[in-house]
Amino acid sequence: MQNFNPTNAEDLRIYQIIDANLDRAREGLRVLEDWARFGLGKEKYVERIKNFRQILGKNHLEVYKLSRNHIEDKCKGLTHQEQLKRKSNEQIISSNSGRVQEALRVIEEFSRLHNHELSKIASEIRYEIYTLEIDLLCLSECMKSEEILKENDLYVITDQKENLIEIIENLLIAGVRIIQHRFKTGTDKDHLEEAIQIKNLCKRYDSLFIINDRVDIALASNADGIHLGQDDLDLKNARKLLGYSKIIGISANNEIDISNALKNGCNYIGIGPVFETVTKKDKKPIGIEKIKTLTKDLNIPWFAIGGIKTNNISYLKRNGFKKVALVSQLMNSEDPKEDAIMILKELTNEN
Ligand code: TZP
Ligand code: MG
Repeated sequence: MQNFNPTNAEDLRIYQIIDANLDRAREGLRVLEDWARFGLGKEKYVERIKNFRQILGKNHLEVYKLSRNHIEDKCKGLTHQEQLKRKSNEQIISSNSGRVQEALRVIEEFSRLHNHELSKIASEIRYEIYTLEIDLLCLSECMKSEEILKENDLYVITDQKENLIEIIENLLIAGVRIIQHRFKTGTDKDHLEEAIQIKNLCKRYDSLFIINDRVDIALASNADGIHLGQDDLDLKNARKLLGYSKIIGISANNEIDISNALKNGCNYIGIGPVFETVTKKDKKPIGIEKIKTLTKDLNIPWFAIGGIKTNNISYLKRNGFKKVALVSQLMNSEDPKEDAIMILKELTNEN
């Protein structure tokens, strides 16, 4: 503290500005901290935010607090129309991050002359809040996708069809909430165009849209995630490119691949083929007993895949399989909507 006289009216006004903005910044941080704690369950972020709050708390000097008794704040209680309109959790994160950033900027400016240390602290934390905001928003987006994965037991993978868009819309109407776009032959341009069309459809039906194999197409179509096999781009590099807002699913059929996928933070696993399938003729079925062993301690969603049809779902269910991924059964169906409704019913049946 330098050159400041707490009996001087102008100095008091400055203290009052700092006092109000330290409160504002800490309140905003508390909102972010509670979202990280209760909304996202991310301990690392809780600790980081708590630390910022405590640093600001320690620097909230008595002289700043006392200044609030000297001059009346004529604008107390004013709210902005925008505050009354706030709705989603994402908007709450953004507006509170903004609140913290603004408050810190004010502290930074007004403390520079008399409390250089506080000014520096405010500036450093402000920069960290910019990335923290993005991280919290990404984690929230990812969490929404994870909830869809958790709550839905049917995962449909596309095949190349003339009337694919129509088929997909029927599946979405039936209640399918997870679609993977699998596009093995054709140009990148066609691939992306079709992906964007399906993405838009999925968005309308509040469904997850995942791209098979191609991180670039996933990014360009703003998909919710990617599905990677063992020969595709590895999970760590895919995460680097996609960030934390997207989900990453991995095909893993043995202990090592599963353990690596978990270690590197994949969001779900696909295991198969369970049975023989024409969609992947060259792949030997794993069988249900092996899959049971592989999945017994898995605590992220996993989908059995390969040769799954309406007539073997109840068998899988009796063996403890809850989630399935299908290609040909629904892509080659005469009535994809009806078939999907039947499968969804079968999957929700308690037996
Ligand atoms: N991965 C393992 S089996 C398989 C994939 C993509 C194909 C599943 O297709 P279908 O037609 O449901 O058997
Ligand atoms: Mg692949």
